[in-house]
Amino acid sequence: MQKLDLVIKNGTVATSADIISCDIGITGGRVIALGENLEGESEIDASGKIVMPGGIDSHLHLDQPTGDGSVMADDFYTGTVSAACGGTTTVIPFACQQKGDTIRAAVTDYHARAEGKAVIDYAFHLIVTDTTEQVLGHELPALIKDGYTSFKIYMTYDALKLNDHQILDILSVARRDGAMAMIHAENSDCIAWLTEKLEQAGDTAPHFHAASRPPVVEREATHRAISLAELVDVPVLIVHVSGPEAIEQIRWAQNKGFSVYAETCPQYLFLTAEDMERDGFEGAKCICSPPPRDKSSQEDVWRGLENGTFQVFSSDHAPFRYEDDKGKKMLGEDTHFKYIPNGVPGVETRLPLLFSEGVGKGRIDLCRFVELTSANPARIYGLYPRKGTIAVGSDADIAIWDPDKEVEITNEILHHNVDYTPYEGIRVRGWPETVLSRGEVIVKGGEFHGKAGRGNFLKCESPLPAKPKYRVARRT
Ligand code: DUC
Ligand code: ZN
Ligand code: ZN
Repeated sequence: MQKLDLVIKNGTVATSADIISCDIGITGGRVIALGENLEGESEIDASGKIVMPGGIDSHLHLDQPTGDGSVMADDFYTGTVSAACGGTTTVIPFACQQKGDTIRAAVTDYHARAEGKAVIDYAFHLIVTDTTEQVLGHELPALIKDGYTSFKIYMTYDALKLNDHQILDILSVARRDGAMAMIHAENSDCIAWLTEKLEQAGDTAPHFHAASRPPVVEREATHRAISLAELVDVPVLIVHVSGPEAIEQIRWAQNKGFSVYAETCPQYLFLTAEDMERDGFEGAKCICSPPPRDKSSQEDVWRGLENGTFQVFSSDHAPFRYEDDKGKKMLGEDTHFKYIPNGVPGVETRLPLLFSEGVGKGRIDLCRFVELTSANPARIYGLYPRKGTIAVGSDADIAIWDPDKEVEITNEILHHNVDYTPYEGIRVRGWPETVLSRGEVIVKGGEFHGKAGRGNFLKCESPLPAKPKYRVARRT
């Protein structure tokens, strides 16, 4: 029997497949034994606790240049400390190509931002904004080989968006080279047209953000994204789905047997468009895209989490401070909603909110919780089983939860560098107490104990879920 560095004893161990009672033996940063009565150099008693794979937040923005004068509040240190304190042990933020520049330049820049700062392991998705021959024919294939096996495509935002022809080109590369394409699905022209109409009526206060991007705008783009993927015969993942209109399109495609995956986020379960009507400029705190909808939409999103329509639950943490001339108020309080930086913080509250309202209220079980927040992101982005499970050989990225701990979410208890949380005052039951990253205890009693820069870059494999179905004649 190999000597064990550390044993987590007496816990209830939950993975996406099973809930079992066993000890976990860790050596060299990896799980090397699951068994009874294991003994190690040091031990953690997890009696009465739930032991789960650390969360994987596969959609968040850290230290990402924006180009409009705003600056993200979290860098790779504060963002990953906050992630870890919320039970997350891997993050996959975005390296965003600037139009006219190479993707390699973005990747190099992003590595420099992460190195020496990240406290947990990280991979990168690419954001492709410029589909030149060089990008499609050389850069992307080389980057996919180097472990950047997923990329996000925007159908809106002037600085980022691609037209259908460009999207078809990129989807063809994803198909040929085995990458996962993530799609931000909102119709850009509809948003521009509606924004003009609102402007003409003088309706530019923060809450009109929701009226400028109604559900039909998301539904149309979701259907179009699915159709483009069908044409190319390639799997796609629709990110940050906000309500029933887009869900219906996704369900339709899934029922037809297309590999269409979907992600949703806490803001679509816990916020509504009414939150953007808060007094004065306060509504700006909840501006994100797509916007939160209504109570009934929240129920539809819950149903999608319960019935398997969604595979991934991530935060879309996009951290802008409120009282800050580089944040939500960068142009003052009288500004047009269209100039307010989009995004809400949520990397630390993602898991406790879903655990409390989902598992605690019986909407999803523990295995589904792990699946949505850790195992599936690992599978879909090519990190499984190194990450996303507790199995012999996997990295010892583990969160030990006290399922009975009651916490009132306030910004004061969070570790991000944002000066507010949209979830202020929500009471949750269940919180990750102890968090291990590659066998090292980095969060103890809810407080961070790790070192800046200890996080490693992860090369992603070509994900199995990105494999085409070979349903149509090849067009690539
Ligand atoms: N929407 C995005 O697409 N990204 C970041 C924040 C947001 O609201
Ligand atoms: Zn997006
Ligand atoms: Zn995002």
